[in-house]
Amino acid sequence: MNNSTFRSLGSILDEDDITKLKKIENPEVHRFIDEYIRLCNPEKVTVYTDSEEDLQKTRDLAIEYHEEAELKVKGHTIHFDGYYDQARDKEKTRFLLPRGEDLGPEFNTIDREEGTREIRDIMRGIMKGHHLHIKFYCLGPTGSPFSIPCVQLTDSAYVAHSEDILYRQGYSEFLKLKPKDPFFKFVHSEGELEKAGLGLMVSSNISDRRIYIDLEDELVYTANTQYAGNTIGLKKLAMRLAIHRASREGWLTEHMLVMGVNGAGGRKTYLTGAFPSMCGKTSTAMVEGENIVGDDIAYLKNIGGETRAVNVEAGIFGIIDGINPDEDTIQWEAITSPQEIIFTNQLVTEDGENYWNGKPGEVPSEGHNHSGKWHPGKKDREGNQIKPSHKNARFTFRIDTLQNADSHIHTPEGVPVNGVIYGGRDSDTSVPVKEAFNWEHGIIMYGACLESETTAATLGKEGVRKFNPMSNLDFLSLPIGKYVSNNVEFGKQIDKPPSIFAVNYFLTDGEGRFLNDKNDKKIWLKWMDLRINGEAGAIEGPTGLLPTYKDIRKLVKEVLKRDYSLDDYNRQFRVRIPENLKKLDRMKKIFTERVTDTPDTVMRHIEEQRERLLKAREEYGDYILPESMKDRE
Ligand code: SPV
Ligand code: MN
Repeated sequence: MNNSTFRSLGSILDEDDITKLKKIENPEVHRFIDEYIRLCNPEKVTVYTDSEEDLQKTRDLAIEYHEEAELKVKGHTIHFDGYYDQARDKEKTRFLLPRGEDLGPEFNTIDREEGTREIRDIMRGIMKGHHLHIKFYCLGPTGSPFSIPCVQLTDSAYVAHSEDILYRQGYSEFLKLKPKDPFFKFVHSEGELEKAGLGLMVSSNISDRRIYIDLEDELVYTANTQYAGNTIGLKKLAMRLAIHRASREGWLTEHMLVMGVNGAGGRKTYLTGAFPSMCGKTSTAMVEGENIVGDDIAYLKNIGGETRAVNVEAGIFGIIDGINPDEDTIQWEAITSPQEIIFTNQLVTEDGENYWNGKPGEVPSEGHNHSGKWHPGKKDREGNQIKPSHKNARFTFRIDTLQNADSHIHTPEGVPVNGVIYGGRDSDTSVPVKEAFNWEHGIIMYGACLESETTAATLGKEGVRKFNPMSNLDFLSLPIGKYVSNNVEFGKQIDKPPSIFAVNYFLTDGEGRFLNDKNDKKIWLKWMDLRINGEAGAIEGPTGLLPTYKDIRKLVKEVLKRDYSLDDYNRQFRVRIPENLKKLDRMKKIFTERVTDTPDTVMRHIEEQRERLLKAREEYGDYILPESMKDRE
């Protein structure tokens, strides 16, 4: 322990807070805190422990500092991000790259020395007049082989409050830390603030928004933004650090939900699922009748020859757009109940109710939202109509308050993984559900070759087909080929690797109408449970194993209590050979031109898939009804 560090901290921290820090016997914690207090120069600093009293202090400060306002329902608050600060800023999110290192062309990087200088210049004095909150958390359950301790410095009480809901408290983990143990570090400042709707304060200096990631120091800087995807250190910022660490240590960090599907006789089948943002990940994890462990980020480890997964988080930062009581029973129930919830970027009426696009009932005639005072027909600077809520508007609450939370949410060893799902937004190519022939086929053809049409979760145009391996492209911190190989290798070390499935909730009839209802995902999950437990057969198609009409009809009857016609089945499950071949052409090009370290196995699988598609076309034509392939050899 370095006494001069404490002397310098003593000028801004009170005795109690100094004592809290002294109890942590890891000098790097003290050095880090001291360094960024000096650099950012806050007016006031508070050190928080895991106590309920400290959690309450954070809630209160978020209101006192006008980062959140209370809504009508007890426990509900609203927070606004600035109008141009509504999503992850990919362009200004950069890796600090040490000289001589290369991540490949996909990555946004800046020379480490230059970037460090730039971000430190931006952060110098940035917390003037602000209150710095020092928070300790744990990624993964506490006291677990998955735990990663984290320290977050932020001058936003909203960010601190969000993290209190989204993560496990970790001060007690830091008390167990040995002097040389590593931990993740995050320093965030919202920068200068301006008044927005309801008098709430939003970041004003958006042109200096930066998110800089230092993999070597396991440190992330973020400045001049409030949007959670840019600021909540433990979410997508920690994910990049964890992907890097996992690669060195032989485990996986994935953009995945974790859930338990309830099967016959009380059995539970655990699945993880990777979906790009806004492609149904949260609604899958929260499907009625099944149990949620997590909805966004999972760590997977080989423990004693078995795949085990944990939810890295303890809360949900979910999309609110379109949530209604008929299609999203559980989410609706949760977000309309009196409990601690932070809502973001939706309309608040005079009587303190929040309204989001698609909420049942009339659209209010006025109110305040992320654009300030709002009325129907209001336009922004670019002439776009402003809807009551932003498409990426969200809610934040704790998972264990949900009626269908799994009993193993906080189990230190996690849950066994029996199946892995890859899903994307695909209007014309892939069937609603299929199963891979084996682990390697699934990882490569469903995971590594995942494409998705873009959404509003990141800044930029919507509806463009984008390559997004394992839904993780935005968060990768190692070359794509290496990341894919790590996934393939992981399965090879497991005695019985999980089955792999692909789903597509967004298939259309070619004229923009979806071929499936939101609730159909319930059926695909039940089918996976049957397949994993050897209770359903399958039809061998060229791109994977398909469900039979009989099995789906039975499940639809049991679960959705309705009929399922052969016509519907054929429309949904016909194998589209030309579209699949085009996809392979895109993949071949990407893995030849864009990815610079493509493993040979990827190209081999692409060619094998092409062979199967061509052979099937010869036999059955361009569009194949699955049942016609039933008796294939
Ligand atoms: C996502 O976009 O994948 C999210 C929200 O889960 S964010 O925090 O923006 O990453
Ligand atoms: Mn996500």
